Amino acid sequence: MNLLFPDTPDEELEDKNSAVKDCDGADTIGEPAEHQAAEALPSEIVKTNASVQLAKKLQPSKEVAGLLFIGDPHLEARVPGFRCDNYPEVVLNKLRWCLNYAKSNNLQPFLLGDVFQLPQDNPNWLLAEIIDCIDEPLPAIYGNHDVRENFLKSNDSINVLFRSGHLKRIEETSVWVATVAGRRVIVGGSDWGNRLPKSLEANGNNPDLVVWMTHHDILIPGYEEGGRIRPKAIPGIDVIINGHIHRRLTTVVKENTHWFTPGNISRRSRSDASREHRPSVLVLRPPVANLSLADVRSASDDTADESRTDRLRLDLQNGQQWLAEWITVPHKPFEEVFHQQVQGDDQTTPGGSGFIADLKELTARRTETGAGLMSYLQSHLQNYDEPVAAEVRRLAEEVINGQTAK
Ligand SMILES: [Mn+2]
Repeated sequence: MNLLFPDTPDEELEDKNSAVKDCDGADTIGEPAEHQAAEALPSEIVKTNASVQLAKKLQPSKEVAGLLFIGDPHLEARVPGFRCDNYPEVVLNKLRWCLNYAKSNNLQPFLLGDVFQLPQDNPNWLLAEIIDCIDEPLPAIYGNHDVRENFLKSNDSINVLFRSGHLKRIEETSVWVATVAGRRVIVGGSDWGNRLPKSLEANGNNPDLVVWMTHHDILIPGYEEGGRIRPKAIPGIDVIINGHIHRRLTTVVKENTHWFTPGNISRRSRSDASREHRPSVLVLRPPVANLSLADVRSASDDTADESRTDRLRLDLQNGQQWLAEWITVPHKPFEEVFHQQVQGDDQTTPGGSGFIADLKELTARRTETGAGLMSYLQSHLQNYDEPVAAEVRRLAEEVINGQTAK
């Protein structure tokens, strides 16, 4: 069994979006986990009857003040879409900032998947830079972009980081367990394509907080177009934190399970959602002497974007309170990181001014990933017979990928 013990050397210690595979909903079955007094936390988990059951014991390890969750870095060596800055370095710097912030605030960082944009063939310099960022084993689940075939294979780049120990894979059978400001905490997770647990049984032990990381199409208001898994109460799990969705969404509370969608730390598409998105990480921590939660709004009231706050109070089933806090990751204004959309100056042109505007944009921008060309073709190939359109698409892919398209 893999268990994650920060700083305990005697123990072992995270688009392809269209390639959605079946991710089952988290059906609610079984009884809530019992909360009994116990002197130590379970040290391994065993899956029984589609539930995750905790067993054995472990010694609590290094104490941290809180947990910090990093959504979808999408590191890559190319400049994506209509980004006009040095994206590879900018996003590496965001990851560095997150890890440094965690370190200087005594928070344990976690990765919510999509560490990479491309699952394979990332240049070695990029892996080397990532390795240089990580000075403590970093717990992570993998996302859909991290794996080529919806499950981890040895040639996936993220596997190099798992094998080297820089990333520590979190899954049902490998959870992070530690003491956080005096509270006993378990952080587990389900990678892309793996089912969420239906319940989690503490098996006589008594964790103060159980968090589960996911990278799934969860049906949260604001993601109706892609959401497939309906949030439900999951007995034994207090908090679900989902990567995969690139914008921050409302917190959904189902009985005692809080569903968080913090959004990603990088902005990749030149969209309205991206324009409004403020890259942030999510921090969970219990109240301390100088931190009162009395005036902090309850997560169950986080229902409207217009009343958005960066601090919410979690009221757990065990009576404890925790603070969820969004920390803004330094970033430049949208207008500085994306090419400005070229506007047509001939809005009255018969046949659609968009054609002219898009043609101007195509010739003005030479995006590294061919985003301009593909966007242009997507908009205008519908005017051609399908065989012609298909051939144009094939040629475009050949040009962009530098190889013969299949
Ligand atoms: Mn993603």
